[in-house]
Amino acid sequence: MREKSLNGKWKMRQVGSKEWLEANVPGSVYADLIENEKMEDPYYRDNELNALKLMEYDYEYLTTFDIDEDILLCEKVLIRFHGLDTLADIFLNNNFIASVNNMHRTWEFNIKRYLRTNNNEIYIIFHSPTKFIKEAYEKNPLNGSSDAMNGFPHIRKAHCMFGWDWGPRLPDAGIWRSLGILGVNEGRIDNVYISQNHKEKKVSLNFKVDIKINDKSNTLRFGVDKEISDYDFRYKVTITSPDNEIIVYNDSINEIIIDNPKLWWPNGYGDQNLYNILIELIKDDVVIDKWENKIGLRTLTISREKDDYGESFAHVVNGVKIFAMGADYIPEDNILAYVNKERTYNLLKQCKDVNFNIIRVWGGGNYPYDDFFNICDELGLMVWQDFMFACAVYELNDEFEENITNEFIDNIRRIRHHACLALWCGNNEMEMFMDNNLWTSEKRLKADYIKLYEYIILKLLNKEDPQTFYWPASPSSGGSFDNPNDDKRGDVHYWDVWHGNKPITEYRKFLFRYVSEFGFQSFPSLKSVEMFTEPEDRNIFSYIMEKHQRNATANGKIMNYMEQTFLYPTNFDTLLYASQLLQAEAIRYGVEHFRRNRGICMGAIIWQLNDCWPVASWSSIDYYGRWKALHYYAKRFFAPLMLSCDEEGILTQDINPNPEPFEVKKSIHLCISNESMYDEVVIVNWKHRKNTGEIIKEKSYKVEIKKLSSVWLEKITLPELSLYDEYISYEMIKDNKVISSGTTIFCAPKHFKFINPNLNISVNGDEITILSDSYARSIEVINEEDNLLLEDNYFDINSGIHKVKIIKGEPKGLKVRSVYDIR
Ligand code: BMA
Repeated sequence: MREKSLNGKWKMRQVGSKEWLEANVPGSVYADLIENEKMEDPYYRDNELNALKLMEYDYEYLTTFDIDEDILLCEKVLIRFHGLDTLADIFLNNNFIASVNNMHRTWEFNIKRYLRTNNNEIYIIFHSPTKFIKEAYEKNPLNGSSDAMNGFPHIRKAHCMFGWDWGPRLPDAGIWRSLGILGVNEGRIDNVYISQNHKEKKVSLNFKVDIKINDKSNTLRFGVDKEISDYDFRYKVTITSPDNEIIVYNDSINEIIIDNPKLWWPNGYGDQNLYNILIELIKDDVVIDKWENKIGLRTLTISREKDDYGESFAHVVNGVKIFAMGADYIPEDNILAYVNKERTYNLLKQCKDVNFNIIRVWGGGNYPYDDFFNICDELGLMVWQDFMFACAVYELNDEFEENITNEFIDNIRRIRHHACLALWCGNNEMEMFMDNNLWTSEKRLKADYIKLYEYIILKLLNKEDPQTFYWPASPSSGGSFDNPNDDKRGDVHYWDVWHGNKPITEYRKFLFRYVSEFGFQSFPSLKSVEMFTEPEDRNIFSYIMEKHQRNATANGKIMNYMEQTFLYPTNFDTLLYASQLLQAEAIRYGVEHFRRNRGICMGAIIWQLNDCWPVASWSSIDYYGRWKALHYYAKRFFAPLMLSCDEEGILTQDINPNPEPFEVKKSIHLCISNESMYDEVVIVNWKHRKNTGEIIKEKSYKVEIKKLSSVWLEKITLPELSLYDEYISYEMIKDNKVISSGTTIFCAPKHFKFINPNLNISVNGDEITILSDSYARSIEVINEEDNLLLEDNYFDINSGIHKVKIIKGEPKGLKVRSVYDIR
C-alpha cells in the first residue's frame, strides 16, 4: 500500500468572500481565521458572541496536488479522512465524491477514476452546524442539556462545542484530523484484533487479521476464509518485548504463547510494560501493508459481586482489585486544532505526578486521538471511555443507526488494543435523566435508548472487543432504568455537594461503590483571569466574569459556600484564592472518606481535570495549565499511603452560627489508606496544639498496614480542646520521612482565631523555605508570573519552617499567603 499525505498548507474562505486565506490542515475554521487575523481571540472577554455568528456561514477548503504514478497506477486509489468536522461535501476535480455528517468517523472513498497525475484539486465545503441544528430542532425538537444550543443531539459532533456548563458556544468546523491518499494493489489489512488468554506464567495471544482484497467486496479473515489462500497472502508477526527481545513468526500464525510475560500495570501498582506488535501483510514475498501497535499483557475488567452493602464495582487488574483515583477529561481545547501530542502529554503526565491511575473520557466531547491512548498506556493511566453521547435524547432511525454503528466500529477498532482501556461506557447521564423523564417521557424514545445502549453497542462489542468490560451508562446500576444512580450499586454521579448546595460534610453520609463524578467549582488564579479580562472586569459578578461562568448562578453558589467557610474576602485576588481552597477542601473531604471506606467504595473520579477555554469551573488544572489548589491537594489525597482524619466538630453537627447552645462533640479518628502493593509499617502521631503551634499533648503509634487496605486507629475524644483556638496536627512517618500529614480544626475556618503567621520566604537553589510564626493553613507560594510548579503547595505549617522543592519555573517575585489572609 502506498500513501500520500494531503496534510499541510491549503486555502480557505467563507463562502461568498472573494479572498482566499492560507489554511493549515489538519486544523479548523477558527484557527485559520485567527491566524489570518480575520477573527479575534474568541476566549477574550465576550468575543465568543461574534465568533459564534461566524458559524452561521459555510466555509470552503481547497488544495491542489500532484500524484506519483506509482499511486495513480494502483488497482485501487482511496482518499481517507481521519476526521471531518462535520457537515461537508467533498469534490475532486469538480466531481462530487461524497457528503459526510459525523466528526467521529473515518471516511474513505474510491477516487481512482477522477484522479490525474498533475494539478488535482480537492475542494471541501463545510456547512453551518448552527443552521443545521436549528432547522433540525424545528422539525423535531429532541431535547438535551440547556447549557448547549437547541438541536445539538441532531448532529454527530462533540456536543460541548455547542456550549456546556463549563464550555463556550463555539461550534468550530474543518478538517480536524489528517487525511491522505492510499494506493492499494491486491489488498490491504482491514483490521487486527488481538485477544489475550492469561494462564500461570503464560499468556497466549490470539490474532484475528482481516484483510480487504481488491477484487472482493467482503472482508476476509485469515484462518477462517479459505479464499485467502487462492490469493497467496500471508502475514508475518514481529513481537518486540519490553526488554527488546525480538521474535518473528512467519506463517500467518494465529496463536502465540508468551512465557514469563511482563505484565502491564496501572500507575502505582507495577510497571507499564508494553510489547510492540508489527504485522506485515505479504504477497509474493513483498510486504504490501503493515499494522503496528503496542499492547500490554494484562487482564482488566470490573468485578461486580453482591455483598452486604449491595453490589461492588471495582477494577480488577491482573486479578488485583484496585481503587480508581483520577478525574474526568473533557476536550483539551474548544479549538481542536490547538490540541497536540506535547500538550496532551504534559496534561496527562501531571495526572501521573499527582498519583492518578485513571482518566474518564466523558461522553460529551470526542474520542481522543491515538497519541492520547499511547500516552495513557505509557503512563499507566487506565481509561474509562464513554461513547460520545451525553445529556440528551436521540431518536433511532435507520440512517442514524447506520451512522453511529460505523462510528462505533471505527473507534472500537482504533482503541481496543490499548493496555489502558479499562472499560467502554454507553453514555453520560442519559439513563439517569431519562429515568427521571427529564428531556422526554415518550416511551418510544426510552425504547430507542434501551435498543441503542443495551443491545446495539453490546452486540457490536461482543463481536469487536469481547474482552473489554461494557457499562451501559454513567451513572448506572447495570441498565434497564433500574435506579441508575443507586448509591449501593454501580457507579454514581454525586452532586448534592455543589449542584444541591449541600455542605461538604454530606459526602460522609454515603458509602458509594464508585464515584465517577463529583466536583466543586473554583476560579482560575489572578494571572489566568488577567488573560481574558480588562481591569474593570475583575469582579466576579461583572458581565465578563459571568460570561466565563457557564453554570447558572454558580458564582453565587461559590459565595454561599464561602459564607459557610471563610471570612469575607475583601478583594478580588483573595476571593479567587479562597474559592480554590473551598474546592480543594471539599474534594479532599470526599476523597479521604471514600478511601477510608476502601472495599465498599472502589473509585473516586473527580469532575473535572481540565478546561477547554478560560472559565470558572470544576477543573483542577486551568486552561493555561496552572494548577489550582485542588491539583496539589490531589497529590496528597491520592498518595498511595495516605493518612486522613475523620473529625467531629461544629461542621459535622450544626453549621448554624446561632443554634441553641449545645455541647459540641470533638474527636479525631485517624485512618491509613494503603493503595500500594506492599504491606507497610509506619509511625503515626497526632498532636493537640494551640493556634501558636505550641504542643499541648501528643501521642504516637506504630502501625502495620496490609497492602491494598485501609485501617482505622483508635478514636480520640477531645473534650478539653478549646474550639476556636486549638487544633490537631497529624503525620505519618516511613523511613524517618513524613509521607502524609494534615491538620484538623473543629470550627469553620472563618471563626478560628488564626494568629498572623508573618510568613517569611527564602530561596536556596531549587528549594524554597517558608517560615511561619504560628499555625498557618493552606499556604500558597507563587511567583510573579504564577508559573511555578512546586513539589507541594497549599500546605499547612504548625509554626517553624517548611521546605519545598521547585519542579519548574523561576522563584522570582515570590508571594506567599495563607487562610489568615482571607479577610
Ligand atoms: C455532570 C457532567 C457534565 C457536567 C458536570 C458539571 O453532569 O456529566 O455534563 O458538566 O456534571 O455539572
